[in-house]
Amino acid sequence: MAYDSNNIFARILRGEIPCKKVHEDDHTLAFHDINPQAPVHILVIPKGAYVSMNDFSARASDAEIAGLVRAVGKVAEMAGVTADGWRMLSNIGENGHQEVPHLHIHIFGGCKLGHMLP
Ligand code: D5M
Repeated sequence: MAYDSNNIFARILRGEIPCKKVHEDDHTLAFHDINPQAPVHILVIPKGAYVSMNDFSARASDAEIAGLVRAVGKVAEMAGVTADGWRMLSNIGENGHQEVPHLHIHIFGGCKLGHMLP
C-alpha cells in the first residue's frame, strides 16, 4: 500500500492539526488518543512515512526501529503504567482494522485490561 501523505498523523507531524503531545524525539512523536479506550491511551508514531509494521520492519533503519521501541518504553514509563502492567498494540491493514494509514503503536494502561483474543 502506498503511503498517503495527507493521512491525519502525517498532518499532525507537519503541525497542521494539533495533538496532545506526550513526548517527541528525533524519530518519534507520542500523543494522547483522541478517543481513549483506557485511562491511559497514548499513540507512538515514527516520524518517517510508514503505513504500518509491514513496511516499517522492511524499510526503516536500525536507528528508526530502535528509536520507536525506546520511545514506546519511555512513554509507558512516563505514563506511570510499567509497574502495574500495560499493553502495546498495532493494527495492520484491513484484517487488522487499521484506520489511520501511518504506523502507530497504541499504549493502553491505567486499569485492569480485558483479555485480548481475536
Ligand atoms: O486506530 C486509530 C486511532 O487513532 C484511533 O484510536 C483514534 C486515533 N485518532 C484518530 N485521529 C486522531 C487525532 N487527530 N488525534 C489523536 N488520535 C487520533 P487504528 O484502528 O489503530 O488505526
